[in-house]
Amino acid sequence: MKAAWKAGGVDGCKRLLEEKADEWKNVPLNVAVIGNSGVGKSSFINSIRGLTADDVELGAAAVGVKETTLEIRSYQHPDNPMLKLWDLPGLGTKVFPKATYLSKIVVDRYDFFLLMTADRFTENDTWLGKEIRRRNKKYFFVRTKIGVDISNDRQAHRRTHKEEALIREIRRSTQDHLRKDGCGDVPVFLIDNYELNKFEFEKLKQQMIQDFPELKKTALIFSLQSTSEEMVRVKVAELRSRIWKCAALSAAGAAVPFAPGLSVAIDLGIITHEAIFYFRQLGLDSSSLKRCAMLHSLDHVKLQSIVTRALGVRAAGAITFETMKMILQILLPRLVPLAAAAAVEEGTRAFLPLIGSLIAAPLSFGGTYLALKLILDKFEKPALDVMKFVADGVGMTTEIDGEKATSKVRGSEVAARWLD
Ligand SMILES: Nc1nc2c(ncn2[C@@H]2O[C@H](COP(=O)(O)OP(=O)(O)OP(=O)(O)O)[C@@H](O)[C@H]2O)c(=O)[nH]1
Ligand SMILES: [Mg+2]
Repeated sequence: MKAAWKAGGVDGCKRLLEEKADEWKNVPLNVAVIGNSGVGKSSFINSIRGLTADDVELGAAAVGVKETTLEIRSYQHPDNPMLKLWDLPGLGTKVFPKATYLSKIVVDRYDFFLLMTADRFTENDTWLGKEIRRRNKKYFFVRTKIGVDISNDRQAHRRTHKEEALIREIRRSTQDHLRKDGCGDVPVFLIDNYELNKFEFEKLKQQMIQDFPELKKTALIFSLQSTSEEMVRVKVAELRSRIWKCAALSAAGAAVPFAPGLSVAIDLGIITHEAIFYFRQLGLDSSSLKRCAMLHSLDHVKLQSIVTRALGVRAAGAITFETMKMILQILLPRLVPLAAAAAVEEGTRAFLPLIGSLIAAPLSFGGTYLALKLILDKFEKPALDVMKFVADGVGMTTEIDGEKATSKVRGSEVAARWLD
């Protein structure tokens, strides 16, 4: 994104985003098979590929009674090569303790999870479920080794053993646990990796194929959201790096008092020109918002109100030098005392000397620098809010100032158009 911005500015970034939207047609869905060590993650991947652990020459995953998978590897789902199953090391071993597990497996790179357990529900299972949900990702809960449970129960209760009743009981207790953890709606599959025609192995295999388009859409939406937000951040970083240059220019220019009560001078001419540039670059001006609304079938008035609310000033209509000057004359006196107060309260060392020296020495350079920094900070928030709203409009709802905002078009429709 940074390279696209450097090479082609806004248009470069737009082209990259469009390419990314197309790329999704060829991007696989990354499914992580995750869970405690020894629950049968590698066995499941072999079984789904129609292999046994002995089919080493065909690339079967290693299976064993001790901690086995130490390297992360991916395998294709046999019915859909775009569905990539990642065999992960087990959680909670010496090499993969809980504290470093998620970072070691780079958890954020997966789109969907099969959370596997065997025997009893453990603390680790609950923790993993919460971590996945916290990332707004979906998962299926898979209980393996059901055949073992049945044979154990048959031996323990020789006279009263009933297979169906036992399966019902396992399902009920699993769902109870999930409900208690606040995830009652997670689909549960009871399987045995060595008895594929019994229990729900086949159902799980098919369900993944059936849900594939929906899961991929969700993954697409999240990717779109982060890419667009990333675009704003890259732009802000790039604009930030111009501030020193503009401030240096202003040192020679005509200075006016910064804000009432502060003996700091700024060059309002330079600042206004630069603020218009920030405003347009971050897509906050009316025509950018209209274009964005049209592109995503959203209500442009809603986008405008997001900007107005975040700025605390109405900035609709064409942005001329005069209108921006008026906006800045309202904004700056509000921003400077806030920044000064925050610096004093938090004892922000980096900021204090700057504020201090500005108050002490009414130099146009320092005043312009600070003003541009505050303006850019102030413009960044609405730009990010708009991007979030757009991404949410493509699939979710978002809260803006406590108000639930919904878009006209459901995300699945837009994503489906891309995925067609
Ligand atoms: N009976 C039965 N045994 C299973 C099942 N799944 C796995 N096993 C056995 O459980 C043991 C562990 O299986 P793996 O597939 O290596 O487990 P894993 O989760 O990949 O383990 P790590 O790689 O160490 O995390 C092996 O002895 C498998 O044969 C199952 O569904 N039924
Ligand atoms: Mg394994």
